[in-house]
Amino acid sequence: MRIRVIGAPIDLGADRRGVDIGPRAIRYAGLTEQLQRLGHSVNDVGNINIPLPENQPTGNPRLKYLEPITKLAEELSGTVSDALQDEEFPLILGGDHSMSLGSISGVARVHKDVGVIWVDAHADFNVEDTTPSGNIHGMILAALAGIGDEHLVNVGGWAPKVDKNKIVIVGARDLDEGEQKLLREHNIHVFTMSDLDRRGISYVMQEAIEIAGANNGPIHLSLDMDSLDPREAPGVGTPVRGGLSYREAHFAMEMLAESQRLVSMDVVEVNSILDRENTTAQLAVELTLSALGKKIL
Ligand code: DIR
Ligand code: MN
Ligand code: MN
Ligand code: MN
Repeated sequence: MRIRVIGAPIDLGADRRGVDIGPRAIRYAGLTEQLQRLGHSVNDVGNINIPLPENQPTGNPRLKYLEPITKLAEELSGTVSDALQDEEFPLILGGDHSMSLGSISGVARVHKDVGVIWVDAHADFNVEDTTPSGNIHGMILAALAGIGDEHLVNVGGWAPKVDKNKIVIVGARDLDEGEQKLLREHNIHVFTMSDLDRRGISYVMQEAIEIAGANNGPIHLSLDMDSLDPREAPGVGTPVRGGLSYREAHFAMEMLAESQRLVSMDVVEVNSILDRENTTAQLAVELTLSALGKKIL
């Protein structure tokens, strides 16, 4: 497969600085070489330009950095749909999760029926009225489903980007009160850590692939590294105990590769300032390899 690596070092969507180093840290952990060893060809187009938060007005404290985030999403969306039009698989490196507004909008422009598997400790399903932080990375999945602030929702000039019946969240364990209400109201498929305990990763991922990829449709994977247990992935902005184990995460990725339905993938929230000797970036590379076909035997 031909893979186009796109760095999106956006750190305007979250409070903890350090995710802007994520794409470099992931590259430094050997992404390209290892993808090539797996038989892929890699076209790394570098990073998109991100303005410094210091030079940006915060704006509405309940929707911090709304303007630059929306602008960057428009740009990244174009970069990602270009990759797909050139028949390359977009692999987008974050940055905080607000970058997925751009990446998934770009995918949805080309694959109108795309489903999304959102692997995350959080649901990122807040809106202006429910957010406890004002951080836009916690609102992105709702925006992609057409829910929330109109500027976020209407990136690219159309909405929704993803049919909410084809959204599946896996690994959730930290949901805000208003966010829970919204998830229920819109019948979003959420597999919490309790569901994982009860049914196991194999069952949960099989269901997730069936739901997101209904009618043999394409699937986008958005992997937030905080979905993993912080023992495995210490370098994230909002670690939450009780996450995916090392093998659960790998097996989830292996099942996605086996499904042959992935058309694009994000890896987000690697925070190098909080990381331990690039462990989290290395794990991000390993999991990406599993999602793109690496098998044990
Ligand atoms: C919290 C934390 N739900 C918020 N969110 C995220 O601020 O909306 N952390 N996404 O990664
Ligand atoms: Mn997230
Ligand atoms: Mn986040
Ligand atoms: Mn998260």
